[in-house]
Amino acid sequence: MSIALITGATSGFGKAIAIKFAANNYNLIITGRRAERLQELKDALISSYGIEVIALCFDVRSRKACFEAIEQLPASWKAVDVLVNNAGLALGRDYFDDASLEDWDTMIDTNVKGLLYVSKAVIPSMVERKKGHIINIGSTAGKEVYEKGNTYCATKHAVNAISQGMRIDLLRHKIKVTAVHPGAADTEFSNVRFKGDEDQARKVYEGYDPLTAEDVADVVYYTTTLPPHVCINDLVMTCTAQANSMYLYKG
Ligand code: NDP
Ligand code: 8X3
Repeated sequence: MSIALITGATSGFGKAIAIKFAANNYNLIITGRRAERLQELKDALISSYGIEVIALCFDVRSRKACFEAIEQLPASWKAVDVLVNNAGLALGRDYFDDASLEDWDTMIDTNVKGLLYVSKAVIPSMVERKKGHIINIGSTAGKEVYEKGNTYCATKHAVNAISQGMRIDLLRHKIKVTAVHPGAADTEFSNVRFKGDEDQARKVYEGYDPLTAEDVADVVYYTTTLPPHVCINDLVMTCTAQANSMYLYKG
């Protein structure tokens, strides 16, 4: 059975991606910081799909924690076939001059450095086997910068650039690298961004049908179903009401 490692599986895209891969008979390594949610998901996946699951509770901002988590996996579990770098967040939606330095640090450390650390820890086993698929979750925010998106957009532009760099540098190892860039999707993303302000979070998704986590999971899984010689490199997906970061029709 193939193995998929999904970061940020305690909610939203990551949880839906874990369920999708479980339903397609993958054994899973799921990660996140919230231990209780990880354990609940692990139990549910095992009982619903009869797969094997390892839950790794760590913060992707910690370089040490990322490498230790991967290092302590049993040898057979180190042979990860699909890595989904999904853990990430936005914090605040403020003009550049008003924004919080702490929020900037957290976004950069999570969305950029966390993705780099986990990838660097997982890639050696892919290199050894000349086989593997890395899927990085970017965003439409990584394609166009929008007002008050400054540093979140910068982190997702970095994910876009890192995905290109990985793809070029890993060609010689036959490792596929896919970047999936979703537009607005109704997950816990806006609750986190607006720091628990439920009204503000809800308003983001009013007046149109946003993407769901399951829509994103379906597309992520699809990219893994193609023949070995075919790789989807870069994929932007939005709900039908959205054209890009700037144009969203609330009618
Ligand atoms: P959620 O808030 O629902 O999920 C985010 C996940 O990331 C959680 O599982 C969370 O787990 C994990 N995470 C956050 N920080 C850390 C950390 N420091 N260490 C480990 N795990 C962490 O949001 P989404 O599912 O929407 O977001 C998933 C990804 O998709 C993010 O990268 C986001 O930027 C991106 N995205 C979201 C869009 C949207 O509109 N929703 C659109 C485009 C991209 P825990 O808190 O347990 O650690
Ligand atoms: C999340 C989508 O539009 O809030 O990446 O940046 S958006």
